[in-house]
Amino acid sequence: MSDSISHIPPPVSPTHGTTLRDHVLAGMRAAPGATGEFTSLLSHISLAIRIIASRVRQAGLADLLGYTGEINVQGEAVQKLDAYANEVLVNVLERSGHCGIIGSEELEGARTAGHPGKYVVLFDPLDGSSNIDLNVSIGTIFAVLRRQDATSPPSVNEALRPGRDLIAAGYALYGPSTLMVLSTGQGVHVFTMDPNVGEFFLCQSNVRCPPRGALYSVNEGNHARWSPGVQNWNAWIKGDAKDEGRPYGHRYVGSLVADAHRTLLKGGIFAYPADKKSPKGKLRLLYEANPMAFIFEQAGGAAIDGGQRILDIAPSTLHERTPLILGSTEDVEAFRAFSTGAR
Ligand code: AFP
Repeated sequence: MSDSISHIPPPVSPTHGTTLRDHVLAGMRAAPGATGEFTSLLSHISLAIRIIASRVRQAGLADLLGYTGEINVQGEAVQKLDAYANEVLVNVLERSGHCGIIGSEELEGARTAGHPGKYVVLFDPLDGSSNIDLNVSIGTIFAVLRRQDATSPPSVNEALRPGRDLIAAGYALYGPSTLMVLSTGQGVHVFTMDPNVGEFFLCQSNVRCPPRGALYSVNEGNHARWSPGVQNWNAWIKGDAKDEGRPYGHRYVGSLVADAHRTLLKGGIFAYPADKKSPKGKLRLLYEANPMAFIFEQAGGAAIDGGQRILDIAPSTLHERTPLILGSTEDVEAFRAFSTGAR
């Protein structure tokens, strides 16, 4: 009796079996003139993420906790896992032959590899560094642009385009399970890595961000540095108005990937506004704000810098920062009204 029970395989979801590659290939078949290079590029990104995930899962055993002793272009102390994840992504993408330009939070300048690849890939190799040594969810964030002329010598200027030009974006979340959330402009899809198979399987397709939520996510510790408009928003969202669904609950992990993922699925709002310490905001436009804004808009949500749409911002430098407010359309609109003084 007891033996037969242990051989019953666990129930699997109906989409189990649809790999990331199957999903992207299906998209490619639907795209006239597709060459397979884009599919191959996304497969290389997912390979890099699986390699990083395997190390994140055993960082304490692999001597990957703590600092390298270096300071990066952001002026931050580099963590070993930051450096490792950056190296993996750069190597895998360079070897793919698809990237003319590679930009990373950990690299001062863009790498304009010697080969005229068709794509620009920008990434935050390990998001949530302050949580690495604490075993709290961290991630990788990436954005993809198509080069306007893949035959010309690659230049960093090709990366300095508004987020509305992105053709794909996504993030990996190294949490209780490893997730990859991806959009290639046809909705937002979530894949879970099966560690036994080492493959990403589709587990949620066409994710929609609810139009309104009941949770807000902000570093309350910055309150004193916020503008009066943002302070008013903060007081309002915590205000006791049961008939208007307030106060909202507060959640803050301190890893953009984790706070954004929760907001994407549950609705509500994540905000990292400008403040006296970071008058231009803290988060990086090209490889944190733009990819997240692309994902949220594809899921029916919204992303602004307090006033304008993130995806319309024209970047001028690789590592420029921006305030980032993203989430449910109604909640983001409420924030905009307070931060622009309309309310
Ligand atoms: P990095 O580890 O990539 O620098 O990301 C950290 C981060 O940019 C983002 O993940 C968080 O949302 C934000 O910083 C947390 O900042 P605070 O510690 O100031 O709240």
